[in-house]
Amino acid sequence: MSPPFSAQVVTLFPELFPGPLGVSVTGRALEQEIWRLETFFLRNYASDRHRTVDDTPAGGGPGMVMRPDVLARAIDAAIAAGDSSWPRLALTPSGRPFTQKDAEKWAKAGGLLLICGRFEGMDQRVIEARDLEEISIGDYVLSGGELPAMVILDAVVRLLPGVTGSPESLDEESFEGGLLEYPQYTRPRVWEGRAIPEVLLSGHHGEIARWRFEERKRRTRLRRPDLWSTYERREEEDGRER
Ligand code: 9D3
Repeated sequence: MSPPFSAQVVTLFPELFPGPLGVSVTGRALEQEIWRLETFFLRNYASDRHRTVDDTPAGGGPGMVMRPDVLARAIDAAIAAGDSSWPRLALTPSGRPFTQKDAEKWAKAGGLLLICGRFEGMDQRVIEARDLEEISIGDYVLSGGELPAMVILDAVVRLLPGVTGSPESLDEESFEGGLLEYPQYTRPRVWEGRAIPEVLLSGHHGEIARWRFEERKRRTRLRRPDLWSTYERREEEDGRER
């Protein structure tokens, strides 16, 4: 048995973990010791009587900033307990967007250190000094980095060997540069007056495949013009044999 994938999380709210990662696919994998989860409570690395973890922003402005010295002690404790080769992520709204490609890469890394931001953010010097990769999960404002850490761990853990009924291929899993999925139906055949599209009940596998392909293109064009542009460009290039 290979050593478990190790997830280390630096947070002000360790009680949030494992949270949703403790059930279903990821929860079973945790029980089976395919991966392990270790939290580092930031307040335990504070040095003063009040266990302060934040301070006012240099140059002024609203809110508070996470102190570099406290963060560094927590990060160093995690590195000492783990492996300095594991990727170190700072979850922040101004990071580079997380993608399925990242999940595929990090699933092969053996472990991951995730540092959850709170308040207005982290002192930039600790990000540089500990070589943290700044990552966001998308363009919306959350209250902190804990939910993003869970999103990333969910995406990574489900790719670990033995976790899910192994996908046909990682390529097939990712719709990057591709198309959205086709719509799904199951019984009953008619529900609230809505019938399953006739073609799906026809048994004509060629026609079914064609219909699904057209639906995938239609959806992608309407919902994801970004993916659609890439798809169209690739199609054109393929037509000219690159
Ligand atoms: C007024 C400037 N705000 C940035 C948009 C300040 C701010 C808001 C929310 C600073 C931190 C946060 C907390 N969010 C995260 O820590 C976070 C996050 C997010 O809010 N959206 C998407 N991905 C992420 S990763 C971490």
